Amino acid sequence: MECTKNKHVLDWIDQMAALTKPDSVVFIDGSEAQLEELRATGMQTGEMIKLNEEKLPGCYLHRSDVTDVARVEDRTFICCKNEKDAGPTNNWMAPDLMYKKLNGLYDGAMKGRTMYVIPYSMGVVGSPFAKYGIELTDSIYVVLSMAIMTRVGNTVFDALGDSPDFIKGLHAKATLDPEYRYIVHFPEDNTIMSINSGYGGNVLLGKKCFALRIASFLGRKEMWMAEHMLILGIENPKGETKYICAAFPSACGKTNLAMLVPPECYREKGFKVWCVGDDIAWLRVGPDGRLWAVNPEAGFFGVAPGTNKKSNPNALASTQKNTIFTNVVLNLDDNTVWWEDLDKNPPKNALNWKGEKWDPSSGEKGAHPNSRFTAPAKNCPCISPEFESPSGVPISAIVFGGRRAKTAPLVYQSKNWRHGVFVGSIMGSETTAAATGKVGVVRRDPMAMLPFCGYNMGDYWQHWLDMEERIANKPKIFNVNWFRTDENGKFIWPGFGENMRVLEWILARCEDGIGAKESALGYLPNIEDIYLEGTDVTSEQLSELLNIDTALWLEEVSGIREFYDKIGDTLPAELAEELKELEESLKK
Ligand code: OXD
Ligand code: MN
Repeated sequence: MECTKNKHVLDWIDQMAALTKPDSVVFIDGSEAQLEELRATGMQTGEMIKLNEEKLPGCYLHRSDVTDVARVEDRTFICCKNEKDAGPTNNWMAPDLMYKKLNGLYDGAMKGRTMYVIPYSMGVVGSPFAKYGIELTDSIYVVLSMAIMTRVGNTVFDALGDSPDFIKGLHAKATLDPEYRYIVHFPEDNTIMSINSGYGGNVLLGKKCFALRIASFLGRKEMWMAEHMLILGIENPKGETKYICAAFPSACGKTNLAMLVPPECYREKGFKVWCVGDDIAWLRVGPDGRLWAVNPEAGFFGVAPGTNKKSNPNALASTQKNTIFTNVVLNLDDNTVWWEDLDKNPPKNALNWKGEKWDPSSGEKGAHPNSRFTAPAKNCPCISPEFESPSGVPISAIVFGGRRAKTAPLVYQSKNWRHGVFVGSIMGSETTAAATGKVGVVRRDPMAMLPFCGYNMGDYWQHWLDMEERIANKPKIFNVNWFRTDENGKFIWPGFGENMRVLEWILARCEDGIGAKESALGYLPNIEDIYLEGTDVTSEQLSELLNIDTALWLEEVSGIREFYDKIGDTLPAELAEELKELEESLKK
């Protein structure tokens, strides 16, 4: 049954149904009864496997096709009229050509299937931050996952009214042929089209496609920011909470930092950490001149392997009910799930992520390294009381970071906003054995947005620079690196909950309470200002962690220059100047 009279919505659905030719069209109303019916249908079709109701109530396992287990950056396109507006870091094709190609692929793609219409909101429905989307899909997995990751149902149509202001998303599984897999954004048409994939990052269109690629484009037009950032709150013993946003490339522990458990000595004093979001932040200037952030999502789409009681007890607790697991191990004895590093007891009687009989002693991994959990944010024990706040939370600090064995110090503060934008633009991370390709190679990933910026990277940096004069009370900008190693290749800093010690220094700097040392990179902590009691880290080791190796940094400057050259003439002059200044002060 249609749940809206909005002509723009209905006309578009008619056109897409005429193109894809589904047997029927079903509107998702957001009711638990309808979702429960879909879970039952998904179990019949084999899309969803019900897990042990006592141990994992409301939880399901889903397996994606073996050729379809990750985001496909080489098949992700930004199709705006001018190629230059997509920039050198995005794939581009002229919109008319791409529409023609895609229309051919979508023609009849839903024959024999049901088209589900999912009205969804990124942000709290009706709040000033909220933006609405409609995803048309022929996948029950997508419907059930969108119902966890976003706010879905009739309330969205009510809030949208007659407006044409919604993001159109069309997803069809089609044949899942990787040769014809496309994830395409038309930012000038508010449109996303995804075909031949069933993997979350490619098909849950509210997430990377809308909340980052399309939203970053809208943010530039409307003077706000969509960023690949976690948001966390730190409550001090006086009960005051300050908020931090942080951007890290993948495999740098973003979800872990977002749900950090402070060391015991901090907990005893009364410190608490609250998670507002683990992946995406939308930032706007508030009436008080501060930058306010919301997490536009309603759930976590987290990497399962490595998540355990020690590394991230809050994430693990979030997955214990109403969660969809993808591509993990199925324990046939008790119908529960397992993944590498969950614990030391892999199930003996089990199926691997492909659904094949699996022997843990074979040396083969049981769960796919990119296997995921899709869990409601409200399950998280440390979810912030402000999670649903329509105006978001005020941000004191923005933190950038990456995985660097030798160059970046444990923490430093940028000199000012402009220099902070430079620090974000030069972000890089060393590749790990977990990814294909050479290990230890630096991959530039400015603001962790390389795969997610919906327009020209140089223009995106300019937008960051332009925000300066709009934010009267600017957050301070920092860089952190938890991954410095000693001469034996061992991590020097303990990481995880101990990162609280660095966050404490960051907040102390924001309140301008403590001094710092000037350096070529920016402000470094005085050794005595990072609280080390209760760790094995010595002050000599802390000095090593804060040391700047000039020769390595001069090499870094050449790497950055190469990357800046690739960006070309949209590179803001201010950033070229900052690079020159860095080089000069290193040479001094
Ligand atoms: C994610 C990603 O899934 O960054 O969040 O790839
Ligand atoms: Mn992400």
